[in-house]
Amino acid sequence: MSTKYTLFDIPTKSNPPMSWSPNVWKARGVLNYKNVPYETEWIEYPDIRVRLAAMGLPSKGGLMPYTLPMLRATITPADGSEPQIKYLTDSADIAKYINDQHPEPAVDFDHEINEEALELLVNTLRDPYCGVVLCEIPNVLSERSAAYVHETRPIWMGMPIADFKKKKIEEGAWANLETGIGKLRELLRRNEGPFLLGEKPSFGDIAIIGYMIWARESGPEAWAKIKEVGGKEVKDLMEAAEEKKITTRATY
Ligand SMILES: N[C@@H](CCC(=O)N[C@@H](CS)C(=O)NCC(=O)O)C(=O)O
Repeated sequence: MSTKYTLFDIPTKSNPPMSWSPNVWKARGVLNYKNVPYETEWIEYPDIRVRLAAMGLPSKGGLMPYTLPMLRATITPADGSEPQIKYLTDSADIAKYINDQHPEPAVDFDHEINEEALELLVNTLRDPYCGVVLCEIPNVLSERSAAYVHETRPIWMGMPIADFKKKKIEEGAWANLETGIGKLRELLRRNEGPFLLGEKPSFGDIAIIGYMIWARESGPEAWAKIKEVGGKEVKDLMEAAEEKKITTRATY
């Protein structure tokens, strides 16, 4: 049996395109760490629903009926019979599937620190990130994808993206970012670093690394702030991520 993996991702406009989405990085980081061969297929934002619907995937409804990451596994049986195609459409599901299919090196999903890290990202960091990171993303996307973001995000923001950024900054986004990163540093210190559980990366680390790359790829401002307030813990985490090959193959 052999399996060919294709990871569907949203490109930046740079050449080569870079992977920037924190959700995609949850999947990509696990593939990279395990050194699993895969290829990337880039899909611009307005094409996501068209392409995924054409592959026969069901709509999730709501404002985002189809999302990336999506992983296609084409599994060819050893007897040469018809390949079987499997689609996975959620970042955590993709990460767990890869961990099951490729057990070594293992990624821990079960330790409670993972849940703590994911909650910290969602409950504390996501809000300031929405102001100072997410609002910058259209600047690094192609014209078509940027136009899509400018059209769709104001539906939940309740205002144009530039006004939303201003509002979030007035509400204290930079100070809230600093507070959130401070809490992250505490969590990373708990087991002496560089990762949440010490020497080995777990799923919570890969999610945190995805948040770091999201900021880094969004433009210089938020990343400069995070590097300033992230201290030794964030620096060590990103260096260890590179060493363990989690952040390589950003464009692969
Ligand atoms: N729960 C999903 C959420 C993924 C998600 O929100 N993806 C965004 C990009 S970061 C997306 O594809 N949005 C499509 C759209 O806005 O139409 C996961 O983690 O896989």
